[in-house]
Amino acid sequence: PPLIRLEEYRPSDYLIDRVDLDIRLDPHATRIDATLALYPNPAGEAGAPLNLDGDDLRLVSIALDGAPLAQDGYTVTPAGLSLIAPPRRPFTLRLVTEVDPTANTKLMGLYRSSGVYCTQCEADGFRRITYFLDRPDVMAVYTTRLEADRDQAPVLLGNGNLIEAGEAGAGRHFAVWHDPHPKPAYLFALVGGRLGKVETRFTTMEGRAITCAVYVEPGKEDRAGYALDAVIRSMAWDETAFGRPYDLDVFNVVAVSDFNMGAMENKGLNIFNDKYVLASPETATDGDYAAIEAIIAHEYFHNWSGNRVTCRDWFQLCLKEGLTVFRDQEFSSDMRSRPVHRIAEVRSLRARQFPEDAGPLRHPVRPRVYAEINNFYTATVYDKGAEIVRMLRTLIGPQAFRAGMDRYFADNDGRAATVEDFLAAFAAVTGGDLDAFARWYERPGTPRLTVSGAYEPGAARCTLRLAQSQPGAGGQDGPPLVIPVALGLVGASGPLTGVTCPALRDGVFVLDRPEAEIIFDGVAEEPVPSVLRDFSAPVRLELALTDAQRMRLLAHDSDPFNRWQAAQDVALRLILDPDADRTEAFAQALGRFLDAEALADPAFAALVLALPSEGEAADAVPSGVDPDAIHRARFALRAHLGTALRPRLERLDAALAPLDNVPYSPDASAAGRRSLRNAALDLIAAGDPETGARRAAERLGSASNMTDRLAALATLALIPGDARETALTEFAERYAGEPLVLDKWFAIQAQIPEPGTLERIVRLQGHPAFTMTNPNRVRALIGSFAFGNPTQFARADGAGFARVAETVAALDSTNPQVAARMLTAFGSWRRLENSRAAKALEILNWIKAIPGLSRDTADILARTRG
Ligand code: DPP
Ligand code: ZN
Repeated sequence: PPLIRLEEYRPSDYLIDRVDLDIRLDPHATRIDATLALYPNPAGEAGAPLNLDGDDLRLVSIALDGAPLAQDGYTVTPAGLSLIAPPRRPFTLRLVTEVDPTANTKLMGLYRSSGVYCTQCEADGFRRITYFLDRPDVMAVYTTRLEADRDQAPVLLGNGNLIEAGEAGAGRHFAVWHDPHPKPAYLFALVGGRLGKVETRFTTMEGRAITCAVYVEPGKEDRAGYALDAVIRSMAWDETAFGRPYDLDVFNVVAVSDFNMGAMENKGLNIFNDKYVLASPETATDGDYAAIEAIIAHEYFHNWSGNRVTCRDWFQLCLKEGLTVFRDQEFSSDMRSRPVHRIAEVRSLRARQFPEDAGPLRHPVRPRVYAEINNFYTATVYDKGAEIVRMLRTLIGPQAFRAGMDRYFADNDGRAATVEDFLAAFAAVTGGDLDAFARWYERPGTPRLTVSGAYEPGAARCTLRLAQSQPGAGGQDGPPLVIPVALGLVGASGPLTGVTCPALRDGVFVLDRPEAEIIFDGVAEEPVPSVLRDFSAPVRLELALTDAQRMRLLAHDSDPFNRWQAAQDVALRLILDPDADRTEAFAQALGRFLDAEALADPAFAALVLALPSEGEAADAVPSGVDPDAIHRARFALRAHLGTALRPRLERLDAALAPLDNVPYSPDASAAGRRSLRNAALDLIAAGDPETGARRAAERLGSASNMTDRLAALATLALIPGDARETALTEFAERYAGEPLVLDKWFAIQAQIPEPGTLERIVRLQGHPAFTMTNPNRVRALIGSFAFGNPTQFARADGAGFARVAETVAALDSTNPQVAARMLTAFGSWRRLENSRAAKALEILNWIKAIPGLSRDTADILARTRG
């Protein structure tokens, strides 16, 4: 496929002022009557042909300034429509197109989800509705008239404000929506269908009264309340934290059940995967509630970071996504426990972004080239993009950061901006230059930070040497990155007093050279360095400490992140290099920790008990990964800890048992208590499967909410036997009418680390609730297997790879975006031991031989095979 390059960016030759749409919704023949007010762009090439993008459209008619256009005045290809000699002055183009929303299985453009008309236009779906300059730097004011059968679509929603509505005769009705804010086409949306809603009012800091509503499948209104509450909290937070008020009279969120991504920030009309809207204690877990809160906030925050200020081109995707992830992380941290949330962020970064950055799909946070932009909605663009914004705030401080954000919004409001525009705002308020810092956007791969220390008792001095490197990046290190390293020293019983270190500012050392040395004076005892506190930069830290030193950090560091990290580091070493004595010492240290503070901060304690995942362990192996060996070692460690900590775990379980008697609340502290209790059960089961199976089965029966029920089912799923199979069967019967709950059931089974899982997957693919046309179902069953079951996906016989490849092949022609996403599971194949790697390559070659692969899948495939 042809490559699109950042350095080839050129402004559009034409721009569009206004778009007037008249859309008659029909299941198979929806008519789109579009009038575009165009004009030559002074910054473009005068007299150039007008090339409008189009995809899968039927052109009904075309008129220029009111007169039908002769056949020789334009050409139509599968990729679009060209006007050979457009006027050299402003003109209008009226295009009538027809599309079949029911046949649209790609879920891009206009489609139907359970009978509801809806749209997804990012990145390039609008061209599947009408011919258009479908690029984010073409921004227009839209007025949209929607018409539909009142029976079929009593609710008609568009961007902006509702300005008119009424009868259209013959059982049809209409609504006209006007969005005064110029926007790129990717933010266009419409919804038409039978929907229930919950709504409330919010008054902005500017005094604007807003109606906020969440629309869901009729009958599920009682599951929409938490999302609506999250909308209101997001609005209030963005005013306080960033001074950003909402700017329309209505804000609507609509949940649909068939959606390729999580959600979409269309102006005034966010469309969501219903997984991230619907929640009740009986159907959603604490994790679901937290995700709903975060994603509602994320999409809402895009109203400023993405919509008011949008991206000049898709290479700048991180400009809106990295920044908005950072904003939603800050929101969640304020709503919940900041340290606990930070740990969750870093776990997810390490689980998804680090491996991506270490494999063939690696790319800079701002890519320079792409074949298919839909393949760049990645952990790197989103999560590493957020880490860059976080580092910027650490480097310049919170006050300058806020001033820079204000400056960014003020300077770029209504514009399509670039990463350079973003950095320029911060350079302007600080008077500094961010050129070296900007390398973070250009450099792929995870840098390594190596730290070593020396203590001189006589001089009461501690010296730390820091070095940065990026092995593998062409062999040679590029110019150094600017790395904020938060650090400090920890004494035998806590923080050291009287220590001075002029190199630190607010506990942060800025490493902007390949190497540096920092000196602490007044260090009265031999300290343990605590480095990269709060995970101040997305790097791999190499710091050789003994287990005892790490246990000192767990016990005494003032930084909660590094306390957790210390336990993780010990556990990871024990997985990679098992040792009975050190395991015993680790168990004792964990026991002391639990005794001292588990009940004071249960959420944190649960994270300390959670061992690094098999994926993380694989990521730490230099090469030749054997997933079975990692799995065995990790399970042996779990079993040992479960046995050694048993009395404490029982006490915790008993202490937390009264939870069963209080009504469910999704708040962070109640969720934290549940997470610790469930972590305790899981460890008990690891040490004593028989007791574990019994307890888990009991808890399944007695649980009053989905969090506890699902945790029990997950624990039971790891213990082969009749109890497990009975529990799985009963769960499926109980939730037969609940697709989102069955997704959890599919996912748990897909992750069972046993050879029988493959057969189970085949069986589940034939389950009546499973369908390849729903992305959530595919992700729950096949995605959980491919991304969450390392031993069975990478089975030595290649059968796991083959199953996923067959799904990719089957899905590619109907939904290439989801197919390509599933294929990224092969991203780490080269790191596997030789025989598994050979199987993976065989399967990749099998996919390559399939004729007519989509651009999405062909692109991932080509990059993955290398
Ligand atoms: N722009 C969307 C988001 O919020 C992606 N579909 O991430
Ligand atoms: Zn986003």
